[in-house]
Amino acid sequence: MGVCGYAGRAFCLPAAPCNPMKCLAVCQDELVIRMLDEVLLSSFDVEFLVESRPLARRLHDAGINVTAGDLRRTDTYLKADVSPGTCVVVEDNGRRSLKRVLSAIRDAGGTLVYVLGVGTAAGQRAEALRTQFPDVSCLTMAELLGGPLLTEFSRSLTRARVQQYQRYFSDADRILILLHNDPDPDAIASGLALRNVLRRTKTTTILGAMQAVTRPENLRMLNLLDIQIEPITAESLRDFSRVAMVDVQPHYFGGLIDRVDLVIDHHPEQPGYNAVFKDIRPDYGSTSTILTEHLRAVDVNISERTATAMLYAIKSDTLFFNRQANRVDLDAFSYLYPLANAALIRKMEGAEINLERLEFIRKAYDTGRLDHQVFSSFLGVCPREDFIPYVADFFLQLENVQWSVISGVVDDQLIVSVRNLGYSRHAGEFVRRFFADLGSAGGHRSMAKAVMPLEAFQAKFGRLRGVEVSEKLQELTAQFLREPAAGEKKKDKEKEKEPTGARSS
Ligand SMILES: [Mn+2]
Repeated sequence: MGVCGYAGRAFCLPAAPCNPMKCLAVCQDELVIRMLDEVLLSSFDVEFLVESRPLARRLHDAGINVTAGDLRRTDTYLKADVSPGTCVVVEDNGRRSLKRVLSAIRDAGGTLVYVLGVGTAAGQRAEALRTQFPDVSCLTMAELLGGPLLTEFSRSLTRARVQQYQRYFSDADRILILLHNDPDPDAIASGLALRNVLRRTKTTTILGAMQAVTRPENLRMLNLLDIQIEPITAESLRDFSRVAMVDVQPHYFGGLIDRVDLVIDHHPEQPGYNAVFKDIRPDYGSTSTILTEHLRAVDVNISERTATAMLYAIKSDTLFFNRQANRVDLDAFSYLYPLANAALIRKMEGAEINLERLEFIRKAYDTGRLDHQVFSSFLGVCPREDFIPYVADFFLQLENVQWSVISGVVDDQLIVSVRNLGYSRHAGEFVRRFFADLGSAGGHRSMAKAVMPLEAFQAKFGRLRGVEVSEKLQELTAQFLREPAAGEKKKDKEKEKEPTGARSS
């Protein structure tokens, strides 16, 4: 500890401060003492105080810094040099007069006091203490151990599951990992990760999709990470001896595929198909989160490329933890973060802004209208769908915009993208209300999408064209916002699900 004073070798690492904080642990059980000693010794100057002299002698012989004394007397703590800066941990196993111990510590000047509840009913005892000792922090052994223990057990369950499908795929000639149409970062990253779990390369395990990637940021992801996605047709499906699906389930392909070998997805489970193995976790923010757990469970090395793809996927599927993310997504994120290349992710995200998108921003600016904090614009015929949600996201950033409702026509389909700030009414409800009878409509509270034949829209609302379309949508939004929000939960972020058709809304 004196090292810091010596000239020439005077350096201190932040992890090992020169003057470690003093910790006095007031305990009765040998197991607890030995455990705390091991845990605290690396960062605290730790001393134990016990009541029993034989116990103190035994621990002392084992090299533990321990003294014996009457735990209910203030001068015991004065002798132990307790100060307001001393961290005092008091074991509560339900047997001793805890309140007298705490009073004695308080009288000796101890302020940083923690009660460590051991054994049954520790939680209730902590509750009872709170009124008399509001400054004392209570921890229970169950709380401290529970998290890591359950994580460990669920990892074993995952390991068993993963090993089963690894074996099942091991003798396959050619494997297809099928992604949804116009694959998004989560689909791409999950495909890459699954190929790693299967310990395969791109020659025997193909990432494929029925419709290719179109969004510029996703194309840049494929480029920067050198990922190939093969076009798949109904016929070419037969060339594969095993088929797996990630971030999507068979129903999505409309009857084309009714049997798969493996499905890994975070969308709500759909009926009507057979899968030899499946891992569907609708409470997860991304499929990449599930695959992070698979990779960790079987100790597969995660390359920088895979980690980068997965980190980007979690970030984009959860809108950087803005929707439908939970503890496991954060865990996966922090696990992948040191393995990934953050500069590459910035570069992929940079692809969002380009000249052709700016053209559509300008078009929306020129023809759109802001009324009662609702911005609406009709972009006319668009070469690709992604311009529409992009413009919707863009205008939501403006100070006075609470809702943005952007429409456009792609291949004779009218597409409506809706965004709001998330605390008013439900965007998914809005599109379902007016458009579910015309095509597909659905989404989350803050983002939703409807797709319908332009003809169907015109048959329902009149032969509107140009700016009349956006005015109609503005009127429908205003009508919807005037209604009371019957049955809509104020904050249902944690349980929002993406219905069919609302993907990449
Ligand atoms: Mn996803």
